[in-house]
Amino acid sequence: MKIALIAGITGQDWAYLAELLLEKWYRVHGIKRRASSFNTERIDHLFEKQHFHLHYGDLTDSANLIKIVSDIKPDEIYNLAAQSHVAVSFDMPEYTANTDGIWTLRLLEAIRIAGLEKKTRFYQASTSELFGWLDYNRPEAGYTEQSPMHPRSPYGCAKLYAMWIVRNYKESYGMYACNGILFNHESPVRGETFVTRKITMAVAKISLGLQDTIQLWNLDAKRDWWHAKDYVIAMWMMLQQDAPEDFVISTGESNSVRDFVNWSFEEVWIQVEWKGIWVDEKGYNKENGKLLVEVNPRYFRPAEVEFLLWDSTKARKQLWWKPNYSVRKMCSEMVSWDIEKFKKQEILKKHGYEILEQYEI
Ligand code: NAP
Ligand code: F7E
Repeated sequence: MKIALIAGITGQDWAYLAELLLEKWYRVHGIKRRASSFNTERIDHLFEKQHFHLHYGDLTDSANLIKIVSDIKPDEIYNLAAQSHVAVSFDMPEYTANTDGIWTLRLLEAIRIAGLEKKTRFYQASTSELFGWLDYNRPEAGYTEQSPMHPRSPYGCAKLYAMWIVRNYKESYGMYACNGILFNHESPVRGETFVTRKITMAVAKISLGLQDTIQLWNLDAKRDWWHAKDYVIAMWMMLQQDAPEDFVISTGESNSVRDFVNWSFEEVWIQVEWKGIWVDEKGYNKENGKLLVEVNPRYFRPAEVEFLLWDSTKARKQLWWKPNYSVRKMCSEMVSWDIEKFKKQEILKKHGYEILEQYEI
């Protein structure tokens, strides 16, 4: 039985990766940070599984990490843990560098200190945010593993360091270590402050009469959104190769925030009519003229990644990876999930339970 260690166990990707590995008969260990309230909602259904183990840890704590790695002696480590919100990284740049950059070094060092550099295979959750800068001369061109990198946020800069330290440890110590350079992947358990989930939650609430409008900002930003379920398969595949290599994982389909808003409202039979431009743009219910969407400059980022398109030919040829979902199907799944969630919450409220509102960024 193979042993896997996953850092970032309470996050979106982990929820899907853990299920995949348990299905493949791995013993799965996860690192979770201590919180003052329950933070395991996404993995609660895995607790009774026989081969599933949790350890307390924090991305800033080397000693604890070295102990966990030395005790478990994992065959595979998936580094999914990070302060993963791009906008927040502008507010907390130093913390983001520490958790997203230096933490990766801590993990690699823990493997070396435990003497596992020839045994443990290492996956780094790298990101499309490394590229960041639109090539206006070739807007149609997809980025590949060889494209020049130009991160546009403290998050992207920290992840760039992480990517290079992984490459350096591979070259210096002959470790099986690789980077999965992944584009945006979403799901019904996506963090609630990322734009897709923020939209599907608001649409669900609006359709249930619990909210009137949603406030966003850059409606023109374009992303290659896909379902996390398809992407975690690529993570596992990358650690099953003869030699470690970095791979871009994307679908090559790009849609705007405005498109995602339209699709989400269509799921609840509402058509959005857009009027105005840029910060004055607003979305109205076509049927009754009610305001649904407005732009709030509060959410502006000091620098923005407007548009990214990727070319994952290498992954498709070498890993035989291909996406199975569709972005519309994913959007539909997310809206349905959120409608069910809020319906349940309303029932709980009626019975006297308090539900805390989430802070949205
Ligand atoms: P996520 O939902 O934000 O999960 C991040 C995980 O890291 C959570 O379990 C979080 O714990 C944990 N974490 C953060 N700070 C920590 C700390 N100081 N100590 C211990 N744990 C800490 O992210 P995701 O969407 O699953 O993404 C997984 C990885 O892929 C991340 O590294 C992200 O940067 C990268 N990535 C994501 C995407 C995407 O579109 N999803 C695309 C490219 C790359 P809490 O639950 O306690 O906060
Ligand atoms: O923003 C725009 C925003 O925060 C997407 C992370 O998983 O993917 C994610 O980073 C776009 C941006 O994701 C709002 O400005 C408009 O252009 O959902 P997001 P992200 O920044 O692309 C990459 C690959 C990662 O690696 C990251 O970890 O949508 N946008 N209005 C908004 N974004 C948010 N959050 N909130 C808004 O109201």
